[in-house]
Amino acid sequence: MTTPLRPLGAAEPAEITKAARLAALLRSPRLEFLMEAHDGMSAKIVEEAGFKGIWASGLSIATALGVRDNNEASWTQVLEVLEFMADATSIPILVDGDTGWGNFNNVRRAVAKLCQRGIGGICIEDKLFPKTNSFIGEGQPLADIDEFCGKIKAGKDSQTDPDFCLVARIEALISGWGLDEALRRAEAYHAAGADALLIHSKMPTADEVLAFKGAWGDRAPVVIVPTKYHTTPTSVFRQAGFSVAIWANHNLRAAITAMREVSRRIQREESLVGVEGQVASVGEVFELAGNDELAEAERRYLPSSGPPERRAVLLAASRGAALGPLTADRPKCMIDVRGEPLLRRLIATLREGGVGEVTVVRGYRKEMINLPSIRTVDNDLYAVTGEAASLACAADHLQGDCVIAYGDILFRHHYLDQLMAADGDVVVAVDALWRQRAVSGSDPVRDLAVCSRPFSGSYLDDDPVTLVRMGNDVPPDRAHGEWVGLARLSDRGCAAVRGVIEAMAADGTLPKASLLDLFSRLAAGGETTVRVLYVAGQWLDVDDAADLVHAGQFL
Ligand code: SPV
Ligand code: MG
Repeated sequence: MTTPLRPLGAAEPAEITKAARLAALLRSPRLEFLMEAHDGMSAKIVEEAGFKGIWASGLSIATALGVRDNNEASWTQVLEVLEFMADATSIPILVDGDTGWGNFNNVRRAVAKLCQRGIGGICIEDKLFPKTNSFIGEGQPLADIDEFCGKIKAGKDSQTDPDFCLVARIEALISGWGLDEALRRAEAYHAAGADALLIHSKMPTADEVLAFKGAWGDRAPVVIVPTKYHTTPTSVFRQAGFSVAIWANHNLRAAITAMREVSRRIQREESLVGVEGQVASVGEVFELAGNDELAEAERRYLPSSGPPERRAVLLAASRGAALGPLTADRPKCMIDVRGEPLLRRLIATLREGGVGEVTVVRGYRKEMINLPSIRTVDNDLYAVTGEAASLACAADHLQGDCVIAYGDILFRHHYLDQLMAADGDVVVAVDALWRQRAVSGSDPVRDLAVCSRPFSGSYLDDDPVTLVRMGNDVPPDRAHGEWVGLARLSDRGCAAVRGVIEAMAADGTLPKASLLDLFSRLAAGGETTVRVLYVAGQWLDVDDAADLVHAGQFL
């Protein structure tokens, strides 16, 4: 069941090429979307956000390179950027090929190269080289129709991937030549072999493109770029039967705003204090870059040295139904908390604590758990089984020094250090201040633990505390704390937990058992002592909307 580690960007082991996937998007009976990206990083972010395809915008790539959208960057310089983008992602890219970077011959070379580089398709526009951005000036000259049809034919004849897509972009409306000219060109480009038409408009309403679509019908897919008519509801495009809407430049513009803000603030304040916490952490940068995959490869290919690595198994199979519509399309661990999924925040904390291999047990809407550089295993029976069964799916990963955690918790990073430093083969983190959580009402208190003695709070108290049992049925007056949903196992602890899983499987209790049952059984067994690390608040789990609000404040 283990999914092999896939560096973000490595092609999925599927026979369907990126070009075929782009073709499917263009031909889809539903409205599909392409999101702009302009380099490897933004391309990864587009994929991560759940888009099925990327628009490699000429405007954005040029601007990110610090030049104008006037073919100032050569086509091979663009190609180099595209190569990074394609390597970094597994979704198809439609390249903004401007006017084809020259005449038919340049289009031939470009299409052949794009096919070699695993790019899904090219969009070429019927203007003149060097191009001018469509939103600049009025009445830009258009290409001769026959000459442009020659480019389309040359491109289609040069593709080495049969599914490579050529989209012919019509600029007649942009240049003020009107609907009839746009339709005349559509007819010619379609006949020349274009796989789809892009009808561009700079009007503030969608009237022009809707009129075009109404007259053209469904004879070939029609793509739009609603940058200027952005107030038109997407349902209008859907109803009109457009094939693809391109969100053409918004990552570039977002980056400009964010970078300006942060640069100006640091310049003004001569300090980083004001921006730390507002920008992505260095850990996130490493995660986005796929550093974990390199660490994994080093483990595989380099002679081993240094301390054994820490692992984590995260249980993230449940939906979190109490969160209602927020979990309609994703498990609760993937809900955004201040712009980032909970699970990503948890993983960043684990990474900071020195955890290398992270295995996530997925279940409900498992495809949404698509973070880079994690291992995943699936509990496909998540709807009818409990946490112990989910953990059993990851039994092979319970090895060495291993953290077990619920996928929907957040805790302060130092808890992990304390857990790692604690003596014992199995150590569970128990919140001694649980009564305050109960009073604050932030969360219904469950997962209560009975321990060998209460938390003393004394600075000098180093005596070990052990777990007697945990459960939702522990009477509050007998409880010493609430389990945080976090535990650490040594290699022997892992073996002991695997032993309990096997025993539960043998006596039929595994499917319905919780982790509380599992740790209680381990504690009762007597062979392995379950140690308790008392902590004092500063953690939360997300079960309902109120927790989500708290999670936002916790960061
Ligand atoms: C681009 O993104 O570079 C485009 C779309 O060509 S537009 O800028 O709208 O012309
Ligand atoms: Mg462009």
